Amino acid sequence: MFRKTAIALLLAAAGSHAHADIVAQWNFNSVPADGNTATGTLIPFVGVGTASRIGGIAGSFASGDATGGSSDPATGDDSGWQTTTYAAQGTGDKTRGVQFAVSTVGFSDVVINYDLRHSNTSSRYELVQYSLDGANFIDFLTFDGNAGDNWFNARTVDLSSIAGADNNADFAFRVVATFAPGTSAYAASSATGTYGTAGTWRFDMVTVSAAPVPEPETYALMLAGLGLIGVAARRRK
Ligand SMILES: [Ca+2]
Ligand SMILES: [Ca+2]
Repeated sequence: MFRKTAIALLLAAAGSHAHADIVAQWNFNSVPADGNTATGTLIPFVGVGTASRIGGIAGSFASGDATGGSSDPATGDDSGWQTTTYAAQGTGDKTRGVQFAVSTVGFSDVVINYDLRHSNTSSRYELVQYSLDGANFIDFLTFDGNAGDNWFNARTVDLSSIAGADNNADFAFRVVATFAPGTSAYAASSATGTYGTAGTWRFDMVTVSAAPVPEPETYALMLAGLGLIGVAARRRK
């Protein structure tokens, strides 16, 4: 019985990569809180990484609580990353948005989550791209932000099928505005709105989660542990 229990515990430890850690998370809130949602930071709240604007868009900070709010549990000084000045209608497909670079060294099974508020005249369709070298970006998933002045919380992008995203110092991803599927024009998020370059996307709770990869020494220790258990079991017999 002891042996079975111990082996079960060791196997559970070996399978610990099934649980996910937060590798990096941006909540965009000032540190320390200053009671002003128009100020914030692009430094991650958890972990290490960089957040940058792509294609010449403008960035600022604005309330993460307004109009229903993001999933950020912070109150009083909850900011989101406000972005605007997207491409003119019919131009610049997939060229404007935001980029996050996060090393996934020591991790596998990468999952991205984020909250995003669409303004009425912002691009309805948001494309998530990933990069394995920090330079070339590959289209992965398109989300439909089919409402204006509305937060779409807990967008989930599961990259566990992309082995190259594991254990990669150059991992990065983008969320960019893209034309409505099958067309060469942006759709407005509001069904009654018209797409415009002044439309805004406001990000919050951008989170990269992944499973820690056990070090080779950990495997060696576990194997050694199994061997000792075997010896102990044989001695008892
Ligand atoms: Ca602030
Ligand atoms: Ca926030």
